[in-house]
Amino acid sequence: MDKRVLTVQDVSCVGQCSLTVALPVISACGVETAVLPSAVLSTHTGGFTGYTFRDLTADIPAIAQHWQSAHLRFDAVYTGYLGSGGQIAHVRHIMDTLLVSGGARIVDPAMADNGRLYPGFDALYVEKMKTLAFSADILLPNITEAALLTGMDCRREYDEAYIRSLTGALHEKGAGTVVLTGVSYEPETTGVVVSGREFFGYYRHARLARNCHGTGDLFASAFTGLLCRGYEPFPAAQAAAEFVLACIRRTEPEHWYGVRFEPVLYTLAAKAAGIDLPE
Ligand code: PXL
Repeated sequence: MDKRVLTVQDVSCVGQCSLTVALPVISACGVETAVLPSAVLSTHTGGFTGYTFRDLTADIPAIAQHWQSAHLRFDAVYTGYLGSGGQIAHVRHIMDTLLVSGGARIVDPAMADNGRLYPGFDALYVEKMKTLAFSADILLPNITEAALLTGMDCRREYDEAYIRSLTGALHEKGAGTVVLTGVSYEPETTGVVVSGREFFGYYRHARLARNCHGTGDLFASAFTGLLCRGYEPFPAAQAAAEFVLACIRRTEPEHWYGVRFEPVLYTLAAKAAGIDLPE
């Protein structure tokens, strides 16, 4: 059955992140993608200064009410960067009322990386995000976000015991499957952990010397698209990670503000459709 996903995140008009990534990527997977913009920014906040920011929280209740009265329902709701803490209760209400029975709550807590909160977020936002994150069927944090959500320390160097304690604490608080990104036990490699109630898997791949902005959004969007095409979480995470790696390889070093995913998108579309491309 064809699926319809609702994704809630900002429009960064320029910057190859959030909705400008989620919409093409999930659509390329063959999945209908409805959008709820959480905010409109002229650019993302990672490296640009002087960006505009319009919070769209006030528009959300009427939009949700219209969908309710038009009997629109979603097979999955996937959230990313949200405009304000006040929006989180609205998003939870949308999940409670507009998901089909058994529909998936997919939450990327998109609020921090490299040990730091993104500009504009504070401890109160983290508290509110906990309510959404701990109700997720699938939670896609990086290590910084997982540490903030669990109150554990955010380590730069760690072993598998630390990673298992992070994912274990997230499960204990209510999160379903945890897809933890940026897990690196040695300098040359990095990868993604998928932890379910009875499953723990690690997909490791090369760590490229470059650090591109927006790879988390690209990964979560590809993962969501593949999941909606029937992939199980671990193969979806593996294929999404391979896709992001190919996109980073395709991105010129001077293209600092985002990942050049567009020329590589056809490979993800083929994967989602079960088509083997020639090497
Ligand atoms: O990539 C996450 C993200 C999304 N949206 C905005 C951001 C960021 C990260 O910095 O600034 C506006």
